Amino acid sequence: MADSSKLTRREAIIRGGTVAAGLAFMPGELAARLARVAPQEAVVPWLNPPPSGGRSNFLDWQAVDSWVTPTDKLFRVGHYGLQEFSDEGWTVSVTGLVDRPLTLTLPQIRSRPRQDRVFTLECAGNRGRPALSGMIHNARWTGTPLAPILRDAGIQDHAIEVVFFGKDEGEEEIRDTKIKQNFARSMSIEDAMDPDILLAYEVNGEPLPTANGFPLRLVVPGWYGVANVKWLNRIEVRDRRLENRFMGRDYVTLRKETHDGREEWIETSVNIDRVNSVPAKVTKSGQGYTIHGAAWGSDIARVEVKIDDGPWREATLGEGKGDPVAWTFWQLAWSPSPGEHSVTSRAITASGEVQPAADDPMLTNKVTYWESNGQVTRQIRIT
Ligand SMILES: Nc1nc2c(c(=O)[nH]1)N[C@H]1C(S)=C(S)[C@@H](COP(=O)(O)O)O[C@H]1N2
Ligand SMILES: [Mo]
Repeated sequence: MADSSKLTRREAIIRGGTVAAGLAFMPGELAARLARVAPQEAVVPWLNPPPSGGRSNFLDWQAVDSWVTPTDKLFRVGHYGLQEFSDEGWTVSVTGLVDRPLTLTLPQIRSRPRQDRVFTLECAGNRGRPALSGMIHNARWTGTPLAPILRDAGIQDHAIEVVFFGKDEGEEEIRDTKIKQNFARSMSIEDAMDPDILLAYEVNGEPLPTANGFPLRLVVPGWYGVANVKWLNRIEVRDRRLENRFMGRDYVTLRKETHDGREEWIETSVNIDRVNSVPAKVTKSGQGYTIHGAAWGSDIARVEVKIDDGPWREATLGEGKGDPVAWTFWQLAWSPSPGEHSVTSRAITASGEVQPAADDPMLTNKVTYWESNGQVTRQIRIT
């Protein structure tokens, strides 16, 4: 039950809060449905909205009205450009330290067991700058699980990891040597055997858009975007760690930690998602306002919202509630006074981890762009 239900009668009257109190007492399901904007509701715009659209098709949070992101609204990232490939003759090979190397065609992949999963894919650079926030989508991916393919190939005992290569290629300079390289990321064998990982050929029931990896991509639910290798055509099992740009140089978080009273700088490769949330938009219907948002990156147990310097109030969780890899929509009824207000949200995981405040040392001791999961504050003017 939302914290707003604990408003005293006096508080409710002071805030003109009969509508707010009423909404808070609604059954969860009905309240959840309100997470979508009904036609009579109007969005009251933020004073400081993050950028949306553009070449990378950043999500416009204030326009989000469906739990699954429509295919034409998927943001896209390509470190070597958004390359286009034909599916003609496309194969994915499984080689290296395997007993039975494989070459799978697209029809062969499609004839394997189908599995789908809604997954919130967020670039680890999302919110790397405070104004950015749209490098995220929540889509339904369909494909075939990776683990049985690796089992068919037979991973050898001395192997330690699996490398996934995209067909896209670019130039890198390493210690004065210029080379051409394909985009690649790797995972430990244990991580790669996760039954949720897919070789995906459809999103939202349609073939993948070119920019999102057509004809085949890896989908790794619960991991940051960079693990989800697009234009996938090669899987290689190895006995050495890959330390390429996307494992060992880029997508590396540099953070100051304190151990035994001594400061140390630690570099870690970006991998699994961190708990996150944002206030997405405020809507007005009649005299009542509703704050809508999303939380993701972990098993979300609660979301709390703070208005100005007020107390944290518990929001009602809606669509996605209980799903550890898809975002959870949430909402809170609000009876604001006219004037400018700030709205901040924080998500709390099932294991009790709290999304850090923007000034948490976990974030302020981090000097790189990645994994910026601090609480977001948006400003709004109520007339
Ligand atoms: N082949 C290839 N795969 C890639 C990338 C890339 O540059 N090349 N970028 C990665 C990064 S950093 C992100 S955030 C996601 C973005 O997925 P999307 O473009 O489908 O949104 O793709 C990942 N997969
Ligand atoms: Mo990314």
